[in-house]
Amino acid sequence: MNMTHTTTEIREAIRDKLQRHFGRDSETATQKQIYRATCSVLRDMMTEQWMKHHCDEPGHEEKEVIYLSMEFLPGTSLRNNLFNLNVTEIFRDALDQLGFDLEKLQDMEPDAGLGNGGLGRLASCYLDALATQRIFGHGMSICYEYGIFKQKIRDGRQEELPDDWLTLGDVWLVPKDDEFEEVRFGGKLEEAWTTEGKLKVTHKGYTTVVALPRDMLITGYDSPLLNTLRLWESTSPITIDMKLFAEGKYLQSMEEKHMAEVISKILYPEDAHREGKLLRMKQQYFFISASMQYLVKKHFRQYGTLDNFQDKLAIHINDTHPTMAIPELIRIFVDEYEMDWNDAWDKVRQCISYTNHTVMPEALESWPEDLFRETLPRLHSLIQEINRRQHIRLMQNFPNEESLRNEMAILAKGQIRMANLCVESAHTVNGVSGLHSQIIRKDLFPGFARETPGKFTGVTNGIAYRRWLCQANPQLCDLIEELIGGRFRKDASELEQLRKYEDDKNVLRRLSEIKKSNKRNLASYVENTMGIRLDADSVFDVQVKRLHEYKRQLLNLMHILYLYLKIKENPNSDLCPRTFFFAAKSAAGYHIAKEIIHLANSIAGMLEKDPAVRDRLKVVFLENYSVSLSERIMPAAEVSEQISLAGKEASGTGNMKLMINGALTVGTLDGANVEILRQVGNENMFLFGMTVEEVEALVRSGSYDPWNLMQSDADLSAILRLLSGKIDGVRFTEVFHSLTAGDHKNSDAYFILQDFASYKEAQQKVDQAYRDTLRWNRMSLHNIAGAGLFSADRAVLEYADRIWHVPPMANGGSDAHI
Ligand code: 26Q
Repeated sequence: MNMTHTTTEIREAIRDKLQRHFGRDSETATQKQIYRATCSVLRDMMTEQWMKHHCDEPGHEEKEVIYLSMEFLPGTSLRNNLFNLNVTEIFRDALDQLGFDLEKLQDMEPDAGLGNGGLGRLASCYLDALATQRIFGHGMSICYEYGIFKQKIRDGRQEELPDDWLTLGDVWLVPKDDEFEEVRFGGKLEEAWTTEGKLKVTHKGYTTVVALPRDMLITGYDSPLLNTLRLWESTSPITIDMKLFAEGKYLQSMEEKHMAEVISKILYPEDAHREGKLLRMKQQYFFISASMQYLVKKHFRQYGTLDNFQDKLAIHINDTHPTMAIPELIRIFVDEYEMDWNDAWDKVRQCISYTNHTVMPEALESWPEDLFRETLPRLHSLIQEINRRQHIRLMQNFPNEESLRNEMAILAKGQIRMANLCVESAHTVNGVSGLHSQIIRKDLFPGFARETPGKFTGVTNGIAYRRWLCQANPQLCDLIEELIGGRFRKDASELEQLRKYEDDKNVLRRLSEIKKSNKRNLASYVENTMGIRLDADSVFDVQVKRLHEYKRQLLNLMHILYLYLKIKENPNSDLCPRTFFFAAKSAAGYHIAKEIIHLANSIAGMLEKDPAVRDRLKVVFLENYSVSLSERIMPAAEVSEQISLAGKEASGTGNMKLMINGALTVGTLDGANVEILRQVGNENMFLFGMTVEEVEALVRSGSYDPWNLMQSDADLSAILRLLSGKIDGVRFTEVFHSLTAGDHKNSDAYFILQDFASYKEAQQKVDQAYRDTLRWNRMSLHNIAGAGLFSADRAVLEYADRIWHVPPMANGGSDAHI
């Protein structure tokens, strides 16, 4: 984008903000004040640019995408916005002249952590890509006052602390209080026939919650278009009223106020949980109802009709969490705009698309019908109607297949099954990797796939690679630019040109020097924050992701115990020194996951205390995994652990971030690892473990017996013996039993012991490959060259073309300057 601002202008604008907001000058201002003033100047520039496309209502007539998600994980924004708008150097110089350091300010920014992990980060990556591709696309979610908890490790255990990100993170939010919406909970329905013979439903006795928009502006790289992430904050319409107090109703009104305000208080920190909690239900309806009311109203204001609603909006549902958008739109159309059911239903189907992100049965959402009826009576009656019509159709299509019909039902066993509601109503159902898309068709929704096979599709996930490559790893980015020019910043497929340099020793040497320098940076972060000294010559092996049994952090830990035993047994055994990095948050109530975190820390302690081992084998558990921590880790990684049980990880996106930074994957044929394999070939990664088909066959046979397996394998026996005793003074009975409990058949649910031998072999190959520096760096470069496919730009263009049917901004917007 063309720059029309000068350093002097920016410097003076920052000065001006300091004076007006804080009554300070650059001599007396604190770091926080200068930080706020800087962001505020940038935000003003962004707002000005945003207004060119969004403010002059009735506005543009292009179709827009609305990306509904309970979670977004933007991380930090200052560096990203400066980068996208190409004003980093100008701001750096302006701050320099005022005596401040841009890097320091960037480090102060708290992460906006309004999500748990992959799904939330994907949503943010897609917003970045939408703006970059000049597609009108807005996110909508909740303005959680507290984001994902801050993780502290104390005595090896996870502790959760509140994340009050808004104290400094509010600089990016534009409050739009005049665009509030009212959301209704509870109450009763009254039905009456009108004189025209229509059934009119009236909702009475409800409680109102007010939704206030806080907009975060979203920049794209080298793009004139800014989009918005609209975050709704809940509040009560009740103001404290002394008259009510006198009437003795003060407490009652305070209670209602409290119930309203609690809705946007905190993000649920579970990322695979079915238990239907009332507060979560209220959160979902709160942000969905506010968003849908806003969209319909805005559309009607702009076009004076809803006839073309479905031509102007593509509404995307990020997993089932925003499914209530379906009945809520019908409610608005039918109850507020007096539309016929069939018209309303047709419109909704044409707007709504749905992406599934998980096949884990415990993560498939369902709500107890009673609770739902009581809290959202009108939505409940509309879902009953959708279910009734579905039932009629299923009786026609599958007259003799009762169990299939039951599987597909929306209402069953006193539950509302949100995934079935989604698949029934959406025009497209999407998986996040090739394998996952097949599993969705075959195992999750086979009945629907038989009825309407064309509804099912797949778009492999992508990442905002400019964040993880260009911003987080500037040295690598500079080298790439020197080799193939700067076009890869806009078009990641250009990275393929790096293949030309795979045999260029000079390039490979520089690649490894950059890696070394990034490793040193991470090592000094670890030394400064944890007081642990690392060897930057050891292999940096990384497993960073949510803690889940299916992701099998325990497999990695067991292999570390194996290496430990090997060194103890033979102090001369020839192993490349390795540092194993872990970072992972566990849901607060996920007991065994928390035990695994404790185990990782105890193993770290045990290795550290042993002089024969500590210089050869290290475990570092980095606390508080977050977007900004991952930006530190990815550039320094050499081995990427993607070791989930085949069939369980829908895609993974950390695998892509590590690959584009030159790490080599040790992985199963799961999720997007399959596509990684296709990009780089067998010889450039370390595959191991059962395939999905082998897992299925083993499950079907019912013959898996981990106890037997352990007894017949000397390595496994030794590891498990170690694990059954004390590690660094702590006994991990439950972890041990999860693998080999008395009832053999139910233990080791994720087949860790079954895949162990093959994992060990893959790790031996890693060790061998690392010794051949030239070969390793060639593989690394080959991986970087193949990582372009995993760009979020590519992913959103596929969505735009195949699912949302939206074109990029018509007039490339080249006239717009910032
Ligand atoms: C559900 C009900 C109640 C409370 C919480 C939840 C809940 C919240 C978050 C369920 C699931 C999630 C998040 C899931 C998630 O992050 N899935 C990941 O999505 C990535 C992006 O597609 C994939 O790459 C990962 O494979 C997938 O695990």
